[in-house]
Amino acid sequence: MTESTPRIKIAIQKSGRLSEDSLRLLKQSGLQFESSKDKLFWFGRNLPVDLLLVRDDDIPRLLLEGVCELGIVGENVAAEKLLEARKRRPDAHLDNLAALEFGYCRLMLAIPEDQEYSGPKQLDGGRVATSYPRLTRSWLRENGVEAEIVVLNGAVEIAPSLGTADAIVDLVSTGTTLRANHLKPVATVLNSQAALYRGRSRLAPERQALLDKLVQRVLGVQRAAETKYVMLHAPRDRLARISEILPGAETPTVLPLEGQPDKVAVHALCTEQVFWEHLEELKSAGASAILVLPVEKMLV
Ligand code: PRT
Ligand code: ZN
Repeated sequence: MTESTPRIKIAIQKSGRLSEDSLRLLKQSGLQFESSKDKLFWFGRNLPVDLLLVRDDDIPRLLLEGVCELGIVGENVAAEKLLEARKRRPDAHLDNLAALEFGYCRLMLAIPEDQEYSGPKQLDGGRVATSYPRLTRSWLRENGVEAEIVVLNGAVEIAPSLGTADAIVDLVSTGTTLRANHLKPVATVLNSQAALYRGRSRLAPERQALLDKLVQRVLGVQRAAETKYVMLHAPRDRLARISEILPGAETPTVLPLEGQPDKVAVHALCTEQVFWEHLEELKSAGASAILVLPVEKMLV
C-alpha cells in the first residue's frame, strides 16, 4: 500500500443500534482498522479502505455527495433522506447492494389503543406526528388521505397523549414502546433492515475494482451466514428423496462408504436455513449420522 493507493471510504453509524453489527460485518469481510473509540475516522490497516463513523442520518448525504463510496444504514433512513434529497436533485439515487439481516424494524402507523381502526381514511383532516415526514406524506398520499404532518425528532410516541397529534408514524420493533404509551400499530408504512448502500459517484477503474471486491466479500459473509454444510449417510435407494429435503442444496456430493455397498455418504451445501424439522424429515427418510456444519467464508 503506497501513499498514492486509491482508497475507499465506508460510512457506518458511530454509536447506536447498527454500530456493532456493521463493524462485525466489515471485520468478517477481512477489514482491519486502526481504531480509536472517540475518533470519527478509522484508517484501514490491511486494505485501502477507511471507515467514517457518523450519525446514521448523515450517511445517505455522505453517499449522495460522494464523500463516501459505501455506507451501512437502515432502509428507513435511506428512503426518507433520499426523498428529501430529491427535492433539490430529482435524480438523486442510492443503490441498495444488499439487505444485511440486522436492524429489523417497521415504520408503522399507530393510533390510541382505545380507538377502532377503520382504515387510513379515518386520518383525513387529522394530525400525524412523525420523524419521517416524507415517507409518511407519500404513504398518506398513496392512500388518498389529507392530513397534517407534525414533525418531531424524538418522543413521537407521546404526541397523542399530549394532544399534539391523533396518530403517529414511528419505528416499531418489539412494540413495547407503543404499548407503554397506550398506542397500537395498525398499518405498515415500510419494512426495514440495515442495508449496504452505494452512492452514484463514478470511480476510476482501480477504485471501482477495489469496491467490487469489497462488496463481493460482504455478500460472501452474508451468504456464508445462511449457508450450512450438511453431511449424512443415506441408503442408496433413498438418495433422490433425501436430496429433495436438503434446503437450497444444489447437486450434493455422493461418496461411497467402505464395506457398505447399499449406503453412501452425502455432502451438501445448503444455501437456505436448515431447521430441526429438516433433520427430522431426513432421518425419517432413512438418513443417519447427520451433521450440520457452519460455513465461515464463501466465494462463488
Ligand atoms: O445517533 P444516531 O442518529 O446515529 O442514532 P439514532 O438514535 O437515530 O438511531 P438508533 O441507533 O436508535 O437506530 C438506528 C436504526 O436502527 C434505525 O434507523 C432503524 O433502522 C433501526 N432500528 C431497529 C430501530 C429500531 N429497531 C427501534 N426499535 N430504530 C429505532 N427503534 C426505536 C423505536 O422507534 C422505539 O421508539 O426504539 C424504540 C423501541 O422500540 P420497541 O418497538 O422495541 O419498543
Ligand atoms: Zn439518527
